[in-house]
Order: sequence, then structure tokens, then C-alpha cells
Amino acid sequence: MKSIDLRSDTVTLPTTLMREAMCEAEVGDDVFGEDPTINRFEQMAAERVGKEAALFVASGTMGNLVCSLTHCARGEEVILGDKSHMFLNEAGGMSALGGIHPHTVANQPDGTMRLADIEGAIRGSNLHYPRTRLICLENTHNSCNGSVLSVEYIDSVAAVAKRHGLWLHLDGARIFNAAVALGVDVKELTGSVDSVSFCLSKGLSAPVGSAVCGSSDFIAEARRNRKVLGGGMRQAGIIAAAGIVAMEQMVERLKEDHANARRLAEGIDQIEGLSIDVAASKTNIIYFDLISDRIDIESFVKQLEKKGIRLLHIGGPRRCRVVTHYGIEAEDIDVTLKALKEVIEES
Ligand code: TLP
Repeated sequence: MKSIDLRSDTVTLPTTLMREAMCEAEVGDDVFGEDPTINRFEQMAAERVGKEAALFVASGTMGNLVCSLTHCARGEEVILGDKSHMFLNEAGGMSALGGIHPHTVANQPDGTMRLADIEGAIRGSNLHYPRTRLICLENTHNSCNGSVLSVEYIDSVAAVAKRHGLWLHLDGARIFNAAVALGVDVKELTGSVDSVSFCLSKGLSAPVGSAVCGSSDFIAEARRNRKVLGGGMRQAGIIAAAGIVAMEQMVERLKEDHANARRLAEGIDQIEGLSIDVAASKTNIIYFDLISDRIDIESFVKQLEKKGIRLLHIGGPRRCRVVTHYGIEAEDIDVTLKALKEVIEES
């Protein structure tokens, strides 16, 4: 029985082309700036998102942390969504390691924060207050149904940041999903932000790594902060080689993941005992609730696992997350829908 692992797009495995590129990668000591594959990767990543420079980092979490540390000093404040990955799922790194104060603003169901809420969170000059330094956005928004922030929205937050002399960072772990869903060049989504991090090891299927992109001055300082975190990785071209293949080969196919997620959402909507907001399912992440009282959530997840379907119980007491990705085919969606139906009927 094939296991259909819908827990995350982080479970994707490297493609044959990636393994070949890794095997053949020309490498050197990246801390000396002498790894040709890393240098090529960083140039490609910067060009791709329209920034002057880029830095290869070990993970999305490290990318966001390096950016927070580079934008903010100890005691300074970051405005970010109360459902953002940086706030909920990065082990409090910015405060633990950077002494940076997170100030949360409500995320709306579509992943935005209201402009008035952002403006309201910006501190005035007062001896008692931390100094606001940075605003963070997330696109696509993981906990808000993989929702997509529009170019116009990002630009409007950038205008607020500029007006108040603040930096704007974008957690673009899945920024290529957003670009593909909107049918825009990714540069349009990153043009007005000061820094962006994006992941290679999610929908793009590379085994390891993320990129941080920004101005040359920002990246020079970010490189120093990466070193502080122990992220200077020597012959890292071995892994960045897969990242190059990821950027070149794996972006356009993300639309297949979105189509599969959409079909899954529509199928879930037809199953009695499950509840989903189909219209909110725009990319590769969907959430649904188990509303049938015939089965508890732990047994539901366990029964599915017995049928070869893996998903995450996350985001609410009876809520599950399903993520489509490279390796999940259209027929796997049919198998998953059949299993979901059976588990409820058999309970
Ligand atoms: N998200 C993971 C888990 O941590 C929840 C997942 O399975 O979705 N930003 C966003 C928006 C993310 O979704 C993630 C990972 C990260 C950053 C961190 O990336 P990594 O796992 O590479 O540190």
C-alpha cells in the first residue's frame, strides 16, 4: 500500500536531477566566499526576487531569524500576525536569541493584518515603550489556509512601513506558490519589501535550505548574523546545487499541487461529518474540521493512517491540515477522499 503523506510539503524528496546536481556540484569553502555553487545559487536567488543580493541559509526558521536579527537590535519591536509562523512556530527565536519584542496584530482569515491595526500597533516616542523597527508579512499564509497576499496589499503595508521609517520583512517560505496562484512574477510580490526569505525544501522539493534576499548592505550584515548562529556551512554548494534545480525546474509545476488541493477541498466538502471552506483553498494547504460526533479526532487520524493516509491534527481541537506536493498525484486525491469517507462511515 502506497503511503499518501499529506502532513506537509516538507516531506518532499529530492528529484533525480537534484541528486545528480548534488553529486557533480563544484564546491569550495563558502565562509571564505569560495564555493562557486553557492555563489551561483545566491546570484540566481537575488535575481529571481529582484534584490541586490542573497544568502543561503539552513532553513526557513534560520532565514527569518537572521532577518529579524539584522533589522532589529535588542529591545526593539516587531509587528507581526498573531497566526504567523514567525510568532507561533519558530520557538520564540527572535526573543530568545535577539532580545526582540514581538507585538502581534490579528491575522484576518485571508492572512492579512488590517492596515489600521498595523498603524495602531506602531509605538510613539515614549520612554516606556520599546521602539518599533520592523513589520513582518507571510505569503502564502500557512495557518490561514495557505492564503495569498496580493501585490496591492503588500505594497500598501510597505507604504505604511515607509511612512513610519520601519523595515518590512516577508516570510516567503512559499512565495512561489503565491506567485503561481496569482499568475504574477514573484518580483511583483517582493518588490516593495526590504527582505524576503523563501524555502527550497517545501513545495520546491530540495532536501535542505532557504534563501534570504535584500540589499547588498543588508545581506552583508545578515551573513554576519548567520555566522553568529553557526550557519556558516563550508562546502554548502553540495546542498545549494539542489536549490538551483528547485528554482529552475520545480516552480511551474506548483499549479498541479494547487489543483490537487482544490479537488481535495471540493471532495471533502461533499463528505458528511467534515466541514471545509472550499473558497479559502487557494494554494496547496487546506484545513478542515471533523464535525461528526461519531469519532474522536485522535481515532480519526489513526484510522486514516491505517489506510495509508497521513495528515496533521493542527490548528484547532478538531481541525486537520492537508498539504499537497510533488509526489502526490491526482489519483492519490481520489484514494484520500475514499479513505476519509470510509473512516467516518465505519465509525
Ligand atoms: N512550516 C512547517 C512547520 O513548521 C509548521 C510546515 O510543515 O508547514 N515560514 C513558514 C510560513 C513555514 O510554513 C515554515 C515551515 C517556516 C517558515 C520554517 O521553515 P523550516 O521548517 O525550513 O525552518
